[in-house]
Amino acid sequence: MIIKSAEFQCSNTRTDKLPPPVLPEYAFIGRSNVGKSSLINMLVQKKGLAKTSQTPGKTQLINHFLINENWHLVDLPGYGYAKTSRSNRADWQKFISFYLRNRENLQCVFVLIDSRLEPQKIDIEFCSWLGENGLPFQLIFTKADKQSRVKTDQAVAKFRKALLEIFEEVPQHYITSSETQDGREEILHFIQGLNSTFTR
Ligand SMILES: Nc1nc2c(ncn2[C@@H]2O[C@H](COP(=O)(O)OP(=O)(O)OP(=O)(O)O)[C@@H](O)[C@H]2O)c(=O)[nH]1
Ligand SMILES: [Mg+2]
Repeated sequence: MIIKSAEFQCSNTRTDKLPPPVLPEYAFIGRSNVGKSSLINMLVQKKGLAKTSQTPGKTQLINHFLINENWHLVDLPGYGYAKTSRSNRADWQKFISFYLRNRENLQCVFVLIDSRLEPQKIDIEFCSWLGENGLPFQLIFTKADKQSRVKTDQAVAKFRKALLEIFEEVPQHYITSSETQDGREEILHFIQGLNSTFTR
């Protein structure tokens, strides 16, 4: 897919202010600092479109980006940020879980996993929650440029194995780097396929 345009559309703290659910939409979610915002910028090749930071907890709102004037990418705040207060965490859960469960135009959730880490309980639990709620998702292993391909493949295999303990089948996965643009074509191709079957 060729990206002709990518524009910031809106930021929301409230799910009742979201754009009308008339375009196919894809959400990026995962632990704080895993690289959600960087990945969005890489996919649309527009540095600085989604705000990134070395400090976890940068993205705090539901951010909608309009791509090619006919679909949405959504950047979400990260989970599992240790410095966040308990009440903040509870707010995150309420707000994000409401968004994910009720957004009728949401075609797929991309769950981002840091390819350098052992399977993290919080990621497995989040995937499990998506499964329980019947939400389709795909896995994206990030920051692959930071280590050898062999190590990344091992991390992917371990994560898939952990998921197979709770799922009969494990969804498709992508290995990505926002630095080298690895995984870009594959993700855009997948999105294009779903866009073409979207009906309001
Ligand atoms: N080397 C490398 N660094 C990356 C990659 N993706 C993200 N980073 C770095 O990781 C840090 C966090 O990236 P963000 O994109 O802001 O992460 P996020 O998941 O949006 O974080 P929150 O909004 O805080 O939840 C930044 O310093 C990025 O430059 C990658 O593929 N390779
Ligand atoms: Mg972010």
